[in-house]
Amino acid sequence: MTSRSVLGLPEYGRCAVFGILNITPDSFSDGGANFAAEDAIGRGLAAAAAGVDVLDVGGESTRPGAARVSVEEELRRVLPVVEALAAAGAVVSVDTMRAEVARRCAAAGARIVNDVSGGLADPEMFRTVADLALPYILMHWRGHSVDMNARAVYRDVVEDVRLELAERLDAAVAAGMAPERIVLDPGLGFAKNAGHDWALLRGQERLARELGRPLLIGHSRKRFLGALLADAGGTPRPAAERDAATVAVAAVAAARGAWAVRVHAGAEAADAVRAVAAMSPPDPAGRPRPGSDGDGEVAR
Ligand code: PMM
Repeated sequence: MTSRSVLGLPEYGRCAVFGILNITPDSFSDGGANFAAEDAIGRGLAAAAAGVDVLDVGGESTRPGAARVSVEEELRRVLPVVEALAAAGAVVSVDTMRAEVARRCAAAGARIVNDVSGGLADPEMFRTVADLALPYILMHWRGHSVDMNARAVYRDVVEDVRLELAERLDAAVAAGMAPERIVLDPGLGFAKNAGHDWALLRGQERLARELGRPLLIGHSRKRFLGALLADAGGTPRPAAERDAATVAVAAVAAARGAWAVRVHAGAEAADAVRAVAAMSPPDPAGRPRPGSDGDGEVAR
């Protein structure tokens, strides 16, 4: 059964929006614009004020080919931002593959752990998150960014990703995590080519139904959108000019029941998911109707 509730988080009554706050000098899509902590905090607060539900703070770039940063550097980047945003009352997620970073950020006020490696990069991750009893985003992953494109080989991408996510979900539960706290993510762009990404988006409802857990979709500004919007000479559309397509995909993913989307253009996606909720039929499972969860009036 498709579920939209995650233990430890509010019932949003619609698709939630994760706003991306990458504190990296080399992130592929925002060019390190958030590198200074103060700037990231300001952007995070503005995103929350614009209706973004969760601020996803990350200190390690995962763009294709990226090298890893040290745990010390990752902590130096993310901790002050997590602390300030949590203190200001925002719901903060930490985007990390490291158990140590997850633990330190939880102590600083993070309420969600977002692990693009699905627990594969750090053998301590599942046990740590089980101890912290925090919601956890478990993404489909086949290896570090430095050589992940070579792993983009599938027999049937939707079925293969479903099986690999189901295995990781079982492993997380075996390590003591409550399944009710786990959100799954097909990992668009991670060991996937554009055809794989589109196939996974088309398979979203099947993945959610067969895996039985809510899905987060992380498509924002990714390469498959750049390729779709390439110019006549075949040059991909630059990352910062992919937001209209990003918001369109977010709206369709929301209409198909995504639990959350993770985007750079948070304010635009926040508006889009509210519009989608307002035009969607009432939920037979009894989710609150749009506008009844503090969103303000539906007809603005
Ligand atoms: N993509 C990126 C980083 N973190 N987290 C989740 N759960 N899902 C994703 O698809 C995802 C992620 C890479 O994109 P970015 O550099 O724009 O943050």
